[in-house]
Amino acid sequence: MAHQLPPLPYATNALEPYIDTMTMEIHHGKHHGAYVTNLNNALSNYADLQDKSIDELLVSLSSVPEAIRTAVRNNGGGHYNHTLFWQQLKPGGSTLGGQLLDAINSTFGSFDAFKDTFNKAGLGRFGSGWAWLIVNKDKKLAVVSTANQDNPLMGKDIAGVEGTAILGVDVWEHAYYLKYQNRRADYLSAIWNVINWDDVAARFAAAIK
Ligand code: MN3
Repeated sequence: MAHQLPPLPYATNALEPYIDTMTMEIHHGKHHGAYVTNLNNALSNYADLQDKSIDELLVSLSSVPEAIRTAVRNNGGGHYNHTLFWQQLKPGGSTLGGQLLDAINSTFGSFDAFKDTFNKAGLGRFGSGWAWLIVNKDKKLAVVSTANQDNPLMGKDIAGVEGTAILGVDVWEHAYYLKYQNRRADYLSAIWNVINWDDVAARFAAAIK
C-alpha cells in the first residue's frame, strides 16, 4: 500500500491569522505532497519495504538499502513530521492542563519558561529543521531540535536525538516565509495560539506509560 497524503483535519484558512491560507495550501498540498510522492518513488523497487509503516521505516532506517536511505530519510521523515504537525495544530488552539502541564512546570519552571526554551531551540536551528518536545528514555520531558526532516524516531546515530516526539514544530522557511518573511521568531511566538494541546497531552500520556 503506497503512502498517502493525509487530508488536513481543518480548512486551509482555519489557522488564520497565525498561519495564512496560502502557506497552508502550499505547505500541505505541495511540500508534504512531494515528500509522499518522492517516498513512494524511492520505495518503488523495494516490495518488502512498501509493506512497512512510516514509523517502522524510520525506526529501522539503518537497515534500509543504502541506495535509497537518504531519500527515505528525507522524504519519509518529511511525511512523518508533517503528518504529526497537522494534527498538532488546531483552530483557536486548546488549553493545556493536567499531568502534562504539571510535568512542564516541574521540568522548565513554568509554561512561559518552557515556551522560551522551545522557541530558542527553533530559532537556534540554523537553516531548516524542527523543534521538538520529547519524552526521553528516562520518561522526562526535553526540548531538542533536528536538522532538515530528521526526527527523534530515527535515533541518536542518525538524527542526533532520541525519544518520543510529543510536539513538533516546523521551522523551515516554507512554514512561515509568505507571512513572516525572515522573522522566524514572530512565527514561533504566534504558533502557540494554535497548538492542539489535547493531541500533545495524549502523546505524553502514551509515552510515560
Ligand atoms: Mn514543512
